[in-house]
Amino acid sequence: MNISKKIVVLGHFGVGKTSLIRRFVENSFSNDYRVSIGVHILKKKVEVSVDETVSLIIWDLEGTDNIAAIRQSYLLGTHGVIYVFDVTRPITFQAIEEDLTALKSKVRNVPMKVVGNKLDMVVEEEVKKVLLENKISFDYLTSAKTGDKVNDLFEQLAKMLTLDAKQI
Ligand SMILES: Nc1nc2c(ncn2[C@@H]2O[C@H](COP(=O)(O)OP(=O)(O)OP(=O)(O)O)[C@@H](O)[C@H]2O)c(=O)[nH]1
Ligand SMILES: [Mg+2]
Repeated sequence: MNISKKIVVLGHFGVGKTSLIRRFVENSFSNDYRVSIGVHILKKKVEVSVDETVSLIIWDLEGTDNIAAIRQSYLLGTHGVIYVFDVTRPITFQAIEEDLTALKSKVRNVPMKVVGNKLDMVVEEEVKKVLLENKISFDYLTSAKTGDKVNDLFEQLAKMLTLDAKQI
């Protein structure tokens, strides 16, 4: 069985959305920052079991400080969402609860992964402490630079999406 699933990757400016996708799709990374404008769509096949693959259609959205204002057309028909923040810049996760609430009202009932990126720039234990103190829950801490947890993130989401497909 080969199915296609749309995933939208979003979050504030410069948190590493494009870099995470590039790491996953091309296994590459660049220190250069090129601001994304609009949306860029990439595709990657993921093997979820021996005889099963999922084609992930990954929508790389431009950054925004106003999650509530994201165009509905970008979110339409999405099967999964990856919300990225930057562990080195508290401004990108201070209002995470409001952001996720706004997001959940725009895309209902789809799996969502919350990801703190740029883990290579910090001490993991210290960041975990700060996040815990601020009651911020996350699914993964990643580094697009080193590749830490990047495949796990996308592959786990892909698996969740195939399970969803079977239950329908
Ligand atoms: N050290 C480090 N730098 C990173 C990481 N991920 C991204 N960067 C850097 O952060 C900057 C922004 O990365 P992008 O991937 O363009 O961020 P983005 O979220 O797509 O940015 P917008 O599309 O403009 O919102 C670039 O200079 C990247 O090289 C990471 O995991 N570690
Ligand atoms: Mg980008």
